[in-house]
Amino acid sequence: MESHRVFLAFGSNLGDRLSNILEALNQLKPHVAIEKLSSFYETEPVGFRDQPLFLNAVAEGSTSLSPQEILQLAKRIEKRMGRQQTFRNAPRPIDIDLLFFDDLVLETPDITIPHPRLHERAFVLIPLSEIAPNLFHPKLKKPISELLKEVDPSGVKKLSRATPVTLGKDIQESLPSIQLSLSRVGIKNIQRIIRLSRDGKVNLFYATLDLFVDLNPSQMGVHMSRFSDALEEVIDEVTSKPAPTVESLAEEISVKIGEKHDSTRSEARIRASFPIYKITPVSGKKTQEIYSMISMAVFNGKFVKKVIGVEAEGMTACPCAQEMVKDYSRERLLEEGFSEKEIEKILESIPVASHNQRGRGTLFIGAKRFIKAEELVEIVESSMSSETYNLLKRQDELFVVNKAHRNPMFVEDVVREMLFNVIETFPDLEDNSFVWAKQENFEGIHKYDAFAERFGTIDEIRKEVLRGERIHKHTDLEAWFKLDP
Ligand code: PH2
Ligand code: MG
Ligand code: MG
Repeated sequence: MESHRVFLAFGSNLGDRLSNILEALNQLKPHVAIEKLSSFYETEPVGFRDQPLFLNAVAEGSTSLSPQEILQLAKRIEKRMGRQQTFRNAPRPIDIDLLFFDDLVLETPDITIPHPRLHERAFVLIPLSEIAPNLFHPKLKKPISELLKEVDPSGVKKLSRATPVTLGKDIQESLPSIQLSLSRVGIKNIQRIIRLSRDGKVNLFYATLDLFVDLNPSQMGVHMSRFSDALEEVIDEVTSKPAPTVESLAEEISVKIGEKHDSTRSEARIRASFPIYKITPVSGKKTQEIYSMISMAVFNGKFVKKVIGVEAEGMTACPCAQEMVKDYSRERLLEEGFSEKEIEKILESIPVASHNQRGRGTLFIGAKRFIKAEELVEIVESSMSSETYNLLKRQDELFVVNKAHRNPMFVEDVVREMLFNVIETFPDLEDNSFVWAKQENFEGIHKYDAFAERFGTIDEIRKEVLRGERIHKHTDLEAWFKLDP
């Protein structure tokens, strides 16, 4: 396809002038590949002088459109963006002019190329000379740099790129009418691909992040853009160096945003999906299971503390329904003439029905030592009646159903099992480490979910489980974040 070099001029003096020009560029982009854009210039109106200051800019691009098509497109965009047909040189939200089309010279009743007045206009020549000083005017036979010398440049002021519009006082810094501090203010559900490296290999993970700071009573709002700045910076840093974990990422982000804000508490939460490849229990097929790893880190200006956790799904069978089914079966078998001894033998050897459900277990640990997410998944899954799989062949399905009904569990049982497993698996955890186990069952015979949790320092948990002490203090996450490390 033929490609033509075009130069376009933009002018706006109504509404949000900068956004208008950027929007016009956006609307042109499908048809004209924009390759260069000048700075923005604030200019005094030329012609009809009693109107607001203009913002002007010039762009260079390539297109396969004809001059007629470009002019029609420009008119359509101008109209769409609210330009009214009034009088010549009237104020307008956007004006798009075709300056040059290759080195075409064309003069018809409705098209003149190059633009007939461009050589008289400093608001065109100044931005144009910025991006194409050597461009040759095919009719006047002079380069832009020469034409520029023949116009009066006063009345054309370049705006700096960083602040193309003058920003007023930052409203976020002003005094709120109700002076109350806020515990958490921030942004939630930022989506990112994060890179974590393990064993020298970099892996990509889909993650969502929540970032918070607290707000003092005299500050109106938090700078949302600074949050993303901090995030951007940390992500850049983290992706440029090897061997970080989700928890080190959360830690870095919480410290960074804490340092950027006038806060006494900053928090980062990251949830990332990760795969574990498993082998199905009977058929031995390889299957990919997806789990979530979650890290939460809090920085208080002095120290930062963090937890690492996982969320994993599995299955539970209800012990209480199973007991009832057993009693019922006993009576039915008695009626059928079986002896008490035979009945007990039967009920021992066959799986007894119960209602069962998908359960979601969550387990967090806050400790000095590194904890592998895979180890936590192992604990969560093995604390339910049975693990579940994405892929199950028929014989695997039988295995899972049998296993679950041989091992019925309430939500409470699962939580206790998880914590017992934590104590056994990580005997070296320091007393002031934090643990939090929770289980949610999406009940099969109810419309609600069953829930249980236990949190505390590992010391509190160990004392009850290993020494039979009754501990009334359950240190929660927020309290633990405040404890000296
Ligand atoms: N456009 C006009 C008339 N006058 N003056 C300035 N400063 N900037 C313009 O873009 C402009 C103008 C007709 O299009
Ligand atoms: Mg114009
Ligand atoms: Mg025009």
